[in-house]
Amino acid sequence: DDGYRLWLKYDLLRDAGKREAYARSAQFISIQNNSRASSDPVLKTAAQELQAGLQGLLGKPVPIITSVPNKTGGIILTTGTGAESQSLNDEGYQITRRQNNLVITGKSSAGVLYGAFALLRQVQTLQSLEGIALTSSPKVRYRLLNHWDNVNGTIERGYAGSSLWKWYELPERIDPRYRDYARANASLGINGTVVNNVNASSRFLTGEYLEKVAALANVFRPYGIRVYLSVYFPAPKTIGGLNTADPLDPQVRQWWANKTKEIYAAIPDFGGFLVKANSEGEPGPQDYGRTHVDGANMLAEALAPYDGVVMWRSFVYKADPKGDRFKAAYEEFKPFDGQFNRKVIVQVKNGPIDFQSREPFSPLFGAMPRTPLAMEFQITQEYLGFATHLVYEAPLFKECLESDTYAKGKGSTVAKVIDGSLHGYPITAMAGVANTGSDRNWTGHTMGQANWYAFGRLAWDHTLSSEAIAREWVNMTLTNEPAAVSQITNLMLRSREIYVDYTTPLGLHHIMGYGIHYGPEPWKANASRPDWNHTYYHRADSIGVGFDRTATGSNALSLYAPDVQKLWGNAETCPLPYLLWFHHVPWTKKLSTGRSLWDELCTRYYTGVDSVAWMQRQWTQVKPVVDPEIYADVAGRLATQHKEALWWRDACVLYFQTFSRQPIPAPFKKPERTLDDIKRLVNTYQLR
Ligand code: BDP
Repeated sequence: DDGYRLWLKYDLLRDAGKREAYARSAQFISIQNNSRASSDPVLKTAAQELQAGLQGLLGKPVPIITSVPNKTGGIILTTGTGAESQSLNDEGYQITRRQNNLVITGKSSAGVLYGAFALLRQVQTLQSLEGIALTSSPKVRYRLLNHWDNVNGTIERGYAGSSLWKWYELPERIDPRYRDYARANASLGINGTVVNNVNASSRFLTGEYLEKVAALANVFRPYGIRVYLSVYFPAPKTIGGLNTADPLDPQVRQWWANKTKEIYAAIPDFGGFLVKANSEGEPGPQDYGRTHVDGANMLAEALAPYDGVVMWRSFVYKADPKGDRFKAAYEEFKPFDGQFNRKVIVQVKNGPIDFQSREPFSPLFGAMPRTPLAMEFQITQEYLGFATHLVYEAPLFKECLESDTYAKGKGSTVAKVIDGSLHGYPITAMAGVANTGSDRNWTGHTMGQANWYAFGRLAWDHTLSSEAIAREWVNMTLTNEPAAVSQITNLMLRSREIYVDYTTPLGLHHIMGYGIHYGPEPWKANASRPDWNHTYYHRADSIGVGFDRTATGSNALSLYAPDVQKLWGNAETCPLPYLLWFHHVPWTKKLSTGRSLWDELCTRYYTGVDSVAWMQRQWTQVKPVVDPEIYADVAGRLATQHKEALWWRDACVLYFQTFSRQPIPAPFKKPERTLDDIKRLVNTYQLR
């Protein structure tokens, strides 16, 4: 098994009794006949997917029939606005038994498609269909992947080969993989994809590229997926022949209106624009003395005649030697609350800095009641060991979603901000920076598929637990053997915390290899900007380590609601995972674990490495029930992970020891190599 089929394997179920039982309910598939339905491409997809899936799982042909002459024992697909679909939103589904048929109802054909995949999931995870009564609606309207893919086929922070999109072949040749990509997304309920990098090229807006993007859109459409584009803000200059991109200039506005019209002519269901502006050197409205609001609203007005939205990113931070990068996005965006056009949604990274292995939630969540905020998670493991380290991300996503902003008192979770229920946002969205690439198994690390899966499932329903999602994925992807499912699920659930322990325990952050973002480099101190130095983030000195973000320091903590400040503001009571995010703590300080900070830090680094060895042992035990090719792939990557966890441990304990001046506590043994050895090793990443 080369992993290509992801979680949509549809191999024959081993248990003949179960196959029989399922087959009794799956003797045929029928699209309930009405003229609109029979020609709907998304409904057709639903029927075909069900057919292919069930035939594989049950080992029997399952015909798609056109009418239902009082037949029973089959599956009926129907879009309805009747009583049964009252409780559903536009893309929700319901699966019930009616007169011995299984009926999948949705208000829209997309709802039926999601219901079809839900039914397949039931069978793949061996759930009974007897008394089935499933009702589910997505909690968020726009559920998107963001691809950071470039014109030349490279992917920014992509670790699974090159881009899936073969721009040089499009629009003439359609790689069959595009359809499989759409199937995988639709099976999760992902309904949109931004196909190009936020560090965008204006070429994507040229006629030449719009044709290519339109060809992709044609493949994705029957799967309920719309395409979006990241835009290069100065495009009116680079491809439009104007001498400005000032968003208040009438010619510029006209250019965007015309361009948008051209896009919709090619792609009638185009989703809209994603924008990274005035961030990390990308141009934007501020280059013309204008604001984020001016830029975003201009694009929103261009989209006014169409069903499209603007996703304007809040990921901004200026070089400010005296400031704290933690506060940057908040300070720039909060004052604009309520000023954006109704088609604009501000897309906020989960944490205030940048996709670290653990971050407190961004203080913007809860702070912009009159501006819809979208969640941006990073699925690609830029800061989580690329495609070599096994890190199951659902716990990271959930930790953020379940954080309480206290914006409207207790229970004002980030999830409720995102799903619109807290502030009544008219539009809601969740985006994940994709981890896919041209590697045969899509994600490099086979276990990375689980992160794509988990993102999609949580974008649909953020109340699902990390464990339930992992179990589903393992059942569908690796094995149905119950003991092994539990063992692999457990390994996945612990993996993120293990990664945190051997890389950035206790709230350390942003100490990874400079530029490449791989491996450790806590000593980085000569970057061109102060906030690109890693010493800026850990602030180690002879007294202690950590960033004081309380009132005695940067006071970034004051951006949160008083209850959150209470939770994190006191070094005595601050939960240890967040400690060094908010406090500069003396090395000798006794923590709640009974150990000094220094001893605790060492303990985390050492036990983190040992836990990777534990993951390796766990994986060995499931060898008999996992496909040999996948087994070997994961085993090899775990061995690399162990070696590199040792790099992290040795680099960090030896480096921080130069400040703490304390021995490595027993029972741990001091690293065999020196700090210089490990620096040499790490520096080779950056050799040319
Ligand atoms: C950072 C990445 C950079 C991205 C940036 C972003 O290192 O490559 O362009 O995020 O999100 O983490 O814009």
